[in-house]
Amino acid sequence: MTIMTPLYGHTRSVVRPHYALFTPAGMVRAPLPGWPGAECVVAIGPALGAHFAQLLITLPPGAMGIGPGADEENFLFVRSGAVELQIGGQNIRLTTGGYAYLPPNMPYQVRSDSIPPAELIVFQRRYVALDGVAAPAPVVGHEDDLVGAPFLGDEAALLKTLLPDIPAFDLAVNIFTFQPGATLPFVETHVMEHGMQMILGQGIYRLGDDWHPVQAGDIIWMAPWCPQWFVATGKAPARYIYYKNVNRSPLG
Ligand code: UGY
Ligand code: MN
Repeated sequence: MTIMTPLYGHTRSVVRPHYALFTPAGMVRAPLPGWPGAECVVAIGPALGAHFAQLLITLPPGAMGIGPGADEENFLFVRSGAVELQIGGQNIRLTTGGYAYLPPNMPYQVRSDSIPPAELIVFQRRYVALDGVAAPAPVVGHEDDLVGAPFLGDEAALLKTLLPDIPAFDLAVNIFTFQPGATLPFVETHVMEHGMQMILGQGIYRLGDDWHPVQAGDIIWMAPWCPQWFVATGKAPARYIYYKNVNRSPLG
């Protein structure tokens, strides 16, 4: 049997001024405040040029997440395993595909006894209040309970919106599922910024003037107005979860 060695010195990861692609092989885990005992990858953050952070958290038994930081809102998505969330005096179990929006200034804790350890995809940012509008209440759900809507009429590209589309929210988190060969209908260029993680399958992502093959596990940052387009390739559906900023003045 031939054992393939990795091609040393090669990576699909790239960092450009208006986008970045990170592959799992290059991700480096480290401790992070607010996550005692957890293994944390800060995949996207302000140091990159983003206005939010995207984390990948591995939560072994005994580890926990404690939050939020000042004026910070968090969105947790359970990528694998299950977690126990404590918020507002309630204990809530979130299984794989479950999610929670945790508003600013409302204490929460999250832990897990899953083996292998549970993994969370986390989007976080400082909440931007809107005059006369109260901050959102917590939201808890499961992707299986949502019906995907055809994206701009395309039954082969289904979009699930995980949060209510109301002005109180300054962020949206959606899950896109593409049948093989399905595409975003046009090359998007928009004020909204994205952080995304592929959770199933593969495809080609156009970012700026570049085309990148991507697969489950890859993480992408797209700056405002970064030209973006996707086609699902292979014989199985491709799916990704992504963040975008919404409902606020472009003047900040
Ligand atoms: O919501 C969006 O802007 C989405 N269509 N973008 C994307 O998937 N890159
Ligand atoms: Mn977009």
